[in-house]
Formats: sequence, C-alpha cells, structure tokens
Amino acid sequence: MSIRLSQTAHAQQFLEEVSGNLNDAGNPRAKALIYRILRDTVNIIEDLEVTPQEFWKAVNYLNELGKNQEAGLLVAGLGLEHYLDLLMDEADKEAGKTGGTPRTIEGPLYVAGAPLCKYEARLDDGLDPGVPLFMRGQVRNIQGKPVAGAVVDVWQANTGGTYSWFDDTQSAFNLRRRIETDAQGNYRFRSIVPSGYGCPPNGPTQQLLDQLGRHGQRPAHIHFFISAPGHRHLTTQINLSGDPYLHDDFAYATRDELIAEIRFSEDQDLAREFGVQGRFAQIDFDFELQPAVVALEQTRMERVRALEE
Ligand code: MBD
Ligand code: FE
Repeated sequence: MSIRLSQTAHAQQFLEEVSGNLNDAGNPRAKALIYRILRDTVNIIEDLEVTPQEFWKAVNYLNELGKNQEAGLLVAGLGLEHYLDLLMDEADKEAGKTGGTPRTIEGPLYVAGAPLCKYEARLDDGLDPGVPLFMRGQVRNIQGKPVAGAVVDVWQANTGGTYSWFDDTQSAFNLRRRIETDAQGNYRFRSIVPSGYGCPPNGPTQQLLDQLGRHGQRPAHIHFFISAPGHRHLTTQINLSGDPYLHDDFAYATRDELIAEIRFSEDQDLAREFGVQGRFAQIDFDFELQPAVVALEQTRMERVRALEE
C-alpha cells in the first residue's frame, strides 16, 4: 500500500535540482552531502511511511534542539561522536599509528582560553564544598620518555554535574585550567571530585532518549586535551572508578584504559600535607602521546567551541 516516488525520473531530477547539481555555482561538497541527505530522507519517509504529523514534529524538534543549544549533546547521546572515534581509531590502525593513551570524545562543553599555569594549578574557586581532589601524573611519548612543556588542558563538572560558562552560577573558568608540564613531564592540580553529568531533564535530548527507553547520565569524569610540539594532539577523558554509570555512559566515552582509580582517604597527616582537613581524594594518571607525522596533527580538531578564536 505504501506510495513510492523516489525511484521515478521526475523525483530524481527534482532532488538534483534542489541540491544545486544542475547549476555551476556553490560548493560541490555541500551539493553532494545535501543530495545524499535528501535522497536518504525521502527514502526514510517512504520506507517507514512517515506521516506529515511525524515530519512536522521532527522539524519542530530541530528548532527546539537549536533553541536549547543541545545539538552537540544529542550527537553525543546518539553515539555519533563515539562513532567518529571508532572511525579515527580504525584509520590510525591502518596507518600504523598505534600506542599511547586512547582518544575519547570531547563532548559539547569545552571552553577555550582557560588560565595557563606552570606545573600545577588549583581548578576550583573554593565555593563548591566538594571533596578536595589531588590529581597528578606525567606526560610521556610512546617510548616512555617524559614530555616537558606539554599543555594539559583540563575541564570538569562541579558537584552538581554542571560546567562553568554553560552554568552561569559558576565563576569564569571554574574547574578549567591549562597546565604546562615541568622538566620531568609532570603536572599536578588540586580540584574537587566531580559528580556525574545528567542531560537537562526537560530538554529535547532527554525527551528523545525517553522515547528510546534510555537514560541521559554520564559517570563522573574529567576531560583533557594534551598537546605538545612534535606530538599528536590527544582528546581524552578519565572516568572515575566506582561510579554506577562507569559502564553505562549515555555518551559511550568509557574505555578500559581510561578508567582512573580514585582513592578516598581520611589520613589527616596526609591531609595536612595537602593543606586540607577531613576526607579527600587522589588520582594518579599518566598520558602518552603519539608522535605527530604532519604538523596539523599537533592541534585539536577544528570545531566551533565557546571562546575559541
Ligand atoms: C558532558 O559532560 C560530556 O562530557 C558529554 C560528552 C556530553 C554531555 C555532558
Ligand atoms: Fe563532560
């Protein structure tokens, strides 16, 4: 009973016209992409007998997604950002680019231009009564040699699971810093233990996840860009051990090599050395960078980001 037009000469000519394939202006890549998207869209409409009501609901959904600035969140939740990682992993494997700390998704919440510090930093502004966290590690190359002067660009959520800039109740660049490694390749910072992230409960991403019978939660995690001259830029995260969502991340970012052991302690002698009282936590985590084969590999993937020049 389903009505099909997409295979007719008239429909095909129509899609060529709409995509600009019959003119000499514009951008050939854009035309190729739009042609394919339109062809696949009409096929979906015909194959699944999409009703006009469903179609207009989808159009409205895109408007809501944009209005809420959640397109980046949705592509993470639909596993597409992780899928891009899988494709890049496969391309690396074929090119023989192996070893080092694995990549995992950036997510939609990076802000460029965090304060740059030498060797150590405090990430939190002291206003969030979270458990103090002391994290340290070394940046090395894949031969195990320390990389001095690497930049560890770190960002994380607060105890409410929200990120500064996107949460205007937090101070500017709270829980965001760039830390340069010392002569031995070491970095260290004081912060607070982050909480896991949950999608805005009334937003369009969670609304769609509900339709799929899925939650929108991420385990507690800390994001990193690691970069150094001559080395390949690394986009990664650590996921904190013990989190109930560790292996149930709605954005599929967890990788075995990226699970960081978080050690909670009540040792007050050690606490005093760290300059805190009561319970605190420690993480040790090292990063290993592949060599850059071409200069472009030293810098992060181009993407529209908050405050990026
Ligand atoms: C996050 O904090 C995040 O890292 C991702 C990938 C998606 C939503 C929120
Ligand atoms: Fe995050």
